[in-house]
Amino acid sequence: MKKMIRIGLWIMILTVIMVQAASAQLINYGRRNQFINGSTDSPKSDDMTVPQWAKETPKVTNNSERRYDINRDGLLQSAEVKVMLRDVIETVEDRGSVVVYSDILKEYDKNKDRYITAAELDKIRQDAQN
Ligand SMILES: [Ca+2]
Ligand SMILES: [Ca+2]
Repeated sequence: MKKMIRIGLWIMILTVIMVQAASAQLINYGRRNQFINGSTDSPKSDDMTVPQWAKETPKVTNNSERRYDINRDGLLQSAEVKVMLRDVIETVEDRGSVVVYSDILKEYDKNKDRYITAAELDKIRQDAQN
């Protein structure tokens, strides 16, 4: 019976040690991530980020977007979004700006003035090609 208690105690001690080791690792991991994120937080690497519409197919939410839903499934597949982005590029080049009429474009409106302007086209150009 005494032996059982001793074994039980050891298991408890080992568990505590393991939990502490794990949480210590987690903290280190978090710090490392922070360091990595912080060090890559330059405009260049920012431009390499995958746009939200490429990660998750966006739903059509308004008539402007519906024009680009070529297969009429209520979603904007990457190929359809790219057509939209190319139109945005063309319009900005023609008129100087485009109103942010879609959540997809919000991602590109870096100064959040609800217009896409020539200064904000670089990332759109990149994403429209890939
Ligand atoms: Ca579609
Ligand atoms: Ca803007």
